[in-house]
Amino acid sequence: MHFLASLTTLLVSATLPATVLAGDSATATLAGPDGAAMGTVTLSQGSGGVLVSADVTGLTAGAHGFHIHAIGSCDPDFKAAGGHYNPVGSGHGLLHSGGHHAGDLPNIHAGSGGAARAEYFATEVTFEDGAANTLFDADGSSIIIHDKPDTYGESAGAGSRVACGVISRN
Ligand SMILES: [Cu+2]
Repeated sequence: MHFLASLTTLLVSATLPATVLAGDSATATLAGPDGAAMGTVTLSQGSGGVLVSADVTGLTAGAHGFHIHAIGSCDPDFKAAGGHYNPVGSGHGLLHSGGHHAGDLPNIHAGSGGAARAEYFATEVTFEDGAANTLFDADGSSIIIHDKPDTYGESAGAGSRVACGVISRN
């Protein structure tokens, strides 16, 4: 009896790490290079990935590259966010044979008023502390929106960084 009870405990702890609770959430508050508020991205841990929900203002009309970048910093400028989050060292591009980075997400599209909403389910990142693909590694991670659309090819081609927000646990 005691052996079975211990085994059950072990199995439960192996499948449900205490550091990940579905429903855990995080927020990236977006700002432009001039510091102007540009909306919010909410991230929620699901059982098989992270739901990324973006509510953005102040964009130019059209499509914009939308990525998770490798470093949780927007200071002193948006280059501080580093490149795309790419914990397994793959190539770039959602439609490229050598791609894609874990942080590559589809473009976000703004209307003529500059507002945009999008939801993504990012299956290659996690909130789990200590995991190779965690959003909360030693240097954190961030959301970057670019001036131009990502080409989804070997080169992102998405141009300058027009919005940045550090991903912070709620
Ligand atoms: Cu990017």
